[in-house]
Amino acid sequence: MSNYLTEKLLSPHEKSNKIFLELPNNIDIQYHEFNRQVNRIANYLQQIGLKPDDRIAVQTGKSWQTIALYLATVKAGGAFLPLNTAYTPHEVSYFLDNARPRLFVCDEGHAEGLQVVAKNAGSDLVTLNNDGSGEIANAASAQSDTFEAIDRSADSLAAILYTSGTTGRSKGAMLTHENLWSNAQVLADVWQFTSKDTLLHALPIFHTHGLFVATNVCLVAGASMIFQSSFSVENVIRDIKKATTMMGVPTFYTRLLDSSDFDRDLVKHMRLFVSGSAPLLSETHIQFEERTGHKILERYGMTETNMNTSNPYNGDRRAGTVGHALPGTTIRVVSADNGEELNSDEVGSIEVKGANVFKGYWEMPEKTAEEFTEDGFFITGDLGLLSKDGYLTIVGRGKDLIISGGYNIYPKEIEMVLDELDGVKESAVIGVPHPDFGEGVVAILVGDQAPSENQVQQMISNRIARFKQPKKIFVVKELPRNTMGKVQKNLLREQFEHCFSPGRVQATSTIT
Ligand code: MCA
Ligand code: AMP
Repeated sequence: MSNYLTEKLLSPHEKSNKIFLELPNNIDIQYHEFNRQVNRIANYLQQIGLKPDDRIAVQTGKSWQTIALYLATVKAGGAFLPLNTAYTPHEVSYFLDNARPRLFVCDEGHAEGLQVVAKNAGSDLVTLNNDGSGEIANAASAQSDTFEAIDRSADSLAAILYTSGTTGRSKGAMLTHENLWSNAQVLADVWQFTSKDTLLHALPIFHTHGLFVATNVCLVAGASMIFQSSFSVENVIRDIKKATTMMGVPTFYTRLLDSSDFDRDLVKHMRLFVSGSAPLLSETHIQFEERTGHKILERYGMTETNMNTSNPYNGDRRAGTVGHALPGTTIRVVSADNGEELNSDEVGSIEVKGANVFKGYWEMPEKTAEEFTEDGFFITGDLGLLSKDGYLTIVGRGKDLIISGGYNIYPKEIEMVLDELDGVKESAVIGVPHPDFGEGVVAILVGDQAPSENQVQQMISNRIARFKQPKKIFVVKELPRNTMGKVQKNLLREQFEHCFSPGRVQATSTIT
């Protein structure tokens, strides 16, 4: 046995390349230098007694040291558990209580407020700052730069990523060494990544897209990354000349198209733009091609499954579709009524099977069982159709989920918080078209004494992350319900469809 994932991702074959380019202060990091830092951190983790499957929860800014910590955790036998930096201490406490990590890592600026949260979960808090300084770096600097990797097999746990749910309770998706390796290898292959590539990396690194799709693909290929701390149109335009590829959520591409500086000449040297995490509108795809001459390659994935499908690198990249099943992955579309596989072009529930699919939800065996069919397919909750030639089109979601700027927001979680507020009898949270984020969060409240938009924002600001908070709030006399008493969110979505267009219904106005 050996350490399945890191042996493959970090194997020294010809990776004399730079892994990170253009870091602050114009620092570049070579692969061999990076590997040594991974080893130092792994030695430190071993010294503090990390045991196989122990979790390391991390809520830090985007730095190459966090990537080193991810691989050190895996190499030392643990499971990496990244958390969105926008989560409030209240939200973090849920994840820590649920996962009981050995360590909780955050930056110094947040350590004081999070100390008690970590302590309550039985975790030690250590710091890691954006510039790489902090307690982890200090402890690692005293360690050896070689490390004998802890034996882990293909089926061993490598990471836990929390994904919210329709019940409002987040579930930890357990990803194995094989899940991550197989997907990274397939993607590097189908997207033709090589050590000559430089990826413009502007995604956050606490989700599948930025952490696994972007970073692992580069590691497989021995490619380089321009590691931008967050997405900004100006910084992309500044650095794209040095890149060959870019990955992003649709908001990245619509924002870039809003800038006249983003033109054909600027990106004529690029070989690939990839989009995912949310639907890319056909009109964005077409506009991008008209402006730049590049067809964005759209792919489809989930936290639980990594990537499932991709449009072809060579061949027809069809706007509005997410392409074919990736090699080693099987996609089928079944009837929501009886589970039978549908014919091509019939809309049904999308199910997936393959080495990319996770091994279950952390400590939730019943939930895991519910989401798999008897023959081992994962039920994605997405609705779609397969064309005769195998292109998948996602037409909607069977699950009550909002995707805003690539972040998933489960209405139930927000409704539970709103329903507790004084003056709110009940609430419904919906997603409606938003010009920048694709979908924007809207809350509809019932209650004669319902709080105003400002009051709501103040009341919930330390409960839920800013990006999940409703951007508009309306008060109604009652929610529309069907004969079974279920709230008819489709009617609410129709009613408030245009509320993010200028000159439409005023927020917090009472609709009768
Ligand atoms: C920021 N805000 C948002 C979002 N992001 N509101 C709704 N949706 C968002 N996505 C809010 C902030 O709270 C703030 O509110 C205001 O917008 C500006 O914040 P700022 O930090 O300046 O925002 P930004 O830098 O412009 O960020 C927008 C962004 C970012 C660049 C689109 O959200 C982003 O990087 N998204 C990528 C998400 C991602 O990586 N998803 C992959 C998940 P206020 O001003 O009121 O305080 S993995 C996945 O989905 C699967 C597996 C897959 O297939 O990839
Ligand atoms: P998450 O598990 O939070 O990363 O979100 C996964 C969900 O994002 C999927 O179930 C889809 O609903 C959605 N998604 C990801 N990629 C795409 C895409 N290219 N087009 C449409 N929806 C997507």
